[in-house]
Amino acid sequence: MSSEFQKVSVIGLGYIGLPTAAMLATHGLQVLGVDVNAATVETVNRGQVHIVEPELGAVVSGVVSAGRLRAATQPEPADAFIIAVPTPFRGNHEPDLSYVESAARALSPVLAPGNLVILESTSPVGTTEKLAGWLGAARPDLRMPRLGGEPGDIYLVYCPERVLPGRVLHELAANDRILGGMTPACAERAAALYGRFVRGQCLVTDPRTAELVKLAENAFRDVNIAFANELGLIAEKLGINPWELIGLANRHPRVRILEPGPGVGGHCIAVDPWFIVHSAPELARLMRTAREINDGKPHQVAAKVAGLAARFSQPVIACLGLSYKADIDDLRESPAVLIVGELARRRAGRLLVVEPHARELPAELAQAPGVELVGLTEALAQADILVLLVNHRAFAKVDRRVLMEKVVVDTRGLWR
Ligand code: SAJ
Repeated sequence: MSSEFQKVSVIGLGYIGLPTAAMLATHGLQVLGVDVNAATVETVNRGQVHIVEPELGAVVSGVVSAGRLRAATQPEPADAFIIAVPTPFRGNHEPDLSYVESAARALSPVLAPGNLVILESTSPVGTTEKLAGWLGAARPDLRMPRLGGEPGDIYLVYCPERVLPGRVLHELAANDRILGGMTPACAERAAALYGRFVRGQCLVTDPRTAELVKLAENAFRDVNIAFANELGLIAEKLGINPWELIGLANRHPRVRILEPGPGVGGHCIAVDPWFIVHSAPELARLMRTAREINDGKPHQVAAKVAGLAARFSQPVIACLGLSYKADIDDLRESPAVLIVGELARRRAGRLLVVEPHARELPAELAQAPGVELVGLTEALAQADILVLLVNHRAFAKVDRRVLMEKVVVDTRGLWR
């Protein structure tokens, strides 16, 4: 059955779409990557990448030069279409599906009977049915499959991406996939496509369940991180070392407390639980509270550092790390960026930022008063206060004697 697919189009060449396109191309398919951003399209067509992800550069360069992956700003006819566009939220945490709707509008003119359409973007429950509606409205000549009902002229499936940034290529192949088919035949068709590169299992369900599975996974992690963050604050208030506390509690065979930190960043866990809260606000009390606890953490860290800085006449504060987690360059929703920004606004002192994965400060910090991007050695030499915000490998080996001379706020327990 897998030989039925020759040409696949991936709409959205971001953190998920580009690795997926490269993976399909590596496994013998002819792939067109589509993106509205002309600069992204040019970069990919040169065999280069615009995102940092281990091994991705080499894989993209290989498949582009072999003529198996090409990028364009407009979709072309294909056997299968994978939509991997952003699904952010608006100001009031209401999901913004406009990118999915635009993708549907863009691909509908080239849709043909027998095509497979897969939505991979993290989406609120009901989005795949909306997608069927948008496609059906644009192409009244094609029958869309009905949820649990009649098959249509196209196959429509929700299959959430579940890969961890920093391990994307490995997890794309290794992880199980959830296939939410509008009908069982739709899921079967998607299983044939993913079977080209997925070593994990393809588990079949309906789209609504698949949509909530993805949101539940990230909300589960968010709630567990919130527990760790709240426990960390309680321990600190009681004069107990949170890292020792959690390490000891985790020696229980059924306890696995996560790590407290400066807050939850990234474009997934800090966003997705709101899709659940928005769909059932009166029921999702724990998930909403977890979001509030995690969102409150950067402010609490900044307030603590500002309090310590007030003891110095001309404080120099080194902030180590800006990315949302260790050993990546992604600054999206990063709590570290929020903390440095708040310290600048409070004029807490001279702020020396160290980020081994950035060549310049992000725009919001570059404008802020008293913030400089410096190397680790310079920051360690000049700072009165060291604030560890990201547990990058490069920071683990800081000489403990240097730490003894400074006021240290270690939000990650790296120097515990
Ligand atoms: N964090 C903590 N303490 C912890 C673990 C994480 O403070 O014990 C923080 C991190 O520092 C970071 C944030 O949480 O700021 C999120 O990091 P993460 O590594 O937990 O997750 P992401 O956002 O990089 O990727 C998640 C993954 N979801 C789950 O593990 C359930 C990934 O599998 C998803 O594919 C991805 O979201 C996504 O795209 O949705």
